[in-house]
Amino acid sequence: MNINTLISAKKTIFDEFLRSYLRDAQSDSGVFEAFSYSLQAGGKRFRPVLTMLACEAAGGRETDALPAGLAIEMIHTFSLIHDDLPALDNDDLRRGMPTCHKKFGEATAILAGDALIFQALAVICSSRYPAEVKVDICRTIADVCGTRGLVQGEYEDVMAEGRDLGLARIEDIYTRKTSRLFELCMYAGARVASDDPDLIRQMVAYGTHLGRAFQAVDDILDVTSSRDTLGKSAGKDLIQDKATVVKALGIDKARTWAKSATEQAMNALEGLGAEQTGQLRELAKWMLNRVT
Ligand code: GRG
Repeated sequence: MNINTLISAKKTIFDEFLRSYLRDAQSDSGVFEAFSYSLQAGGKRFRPVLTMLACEAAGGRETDALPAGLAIEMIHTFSLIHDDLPALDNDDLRRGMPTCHKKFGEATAILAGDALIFQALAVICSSRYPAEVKVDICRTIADVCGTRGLVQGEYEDVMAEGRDLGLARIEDIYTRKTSRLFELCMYAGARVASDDPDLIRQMVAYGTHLGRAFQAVDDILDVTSSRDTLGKSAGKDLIQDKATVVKALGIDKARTWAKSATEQAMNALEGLGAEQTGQLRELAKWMLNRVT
């Protein structure tokens, strides 16, 4: 199956799972309304798709990965809602729609983001995963989101504005703010299907490099694409003087940097069967050439 068709088929399966979750969880809470809005406001669903592919590569079925993929998409959406707030990136457009705080007000948006973290944990805990898998995934969520990952990455990203950082520091920020969630997708998808530590380690390493490449492409698109195409602000990294590989290297070398990170992602899968990892390899190549 062609990679575009494959991604789109998995996205459809995930979107239906999300809709069914929201139908079952329906509540008249304004916080529920706000986070449902942000969860359903579009988005590539790259992380749930990655989680499904990791699960299949580890010998599982794509549907087994859906609760894990949903929990990760919730955490991702929390990070976007909070990142868009006036105190952080102060954005008015996300996924082609008004940001959560523009639509519902700042207080509700803060609480919607907060709620998504706990909903994500609840999705894992109420899934049919065996108890030890639930514990492993919840522990990994906590690990990748705290000061080793997402929150620290956001902090360093904000603190780096207006400063000239070397490539190693930029790579470190990318790893925390972006790769950790990709590692989580690979970990959770694989863990649902397998407890082979070597396999899981290789999968997670793929996520590390893929996340760096993804962030570099994101930063290149910020310069080369438009608000209409991206469905979010463009050209802002320059205005905010963000620490990116584009700032450090220029566009052409940033593309080479992203290509090299993609190759490293594929190298991380070495030794695993071509049939087992073919889709992950195709996904990495597709990601490098994405336009949104
Ligand atoms: C803890 C508030 C907080 C945030 C931490 C830095 C950060 C994480 C969030 C800010 C947004 C940002 C630049 C994240 C880096 C990863 C990234 C490129 C996110 C956008 O992901 P896409 O393109 O978005 O997959 P869609 O909308 O398609 O899901």
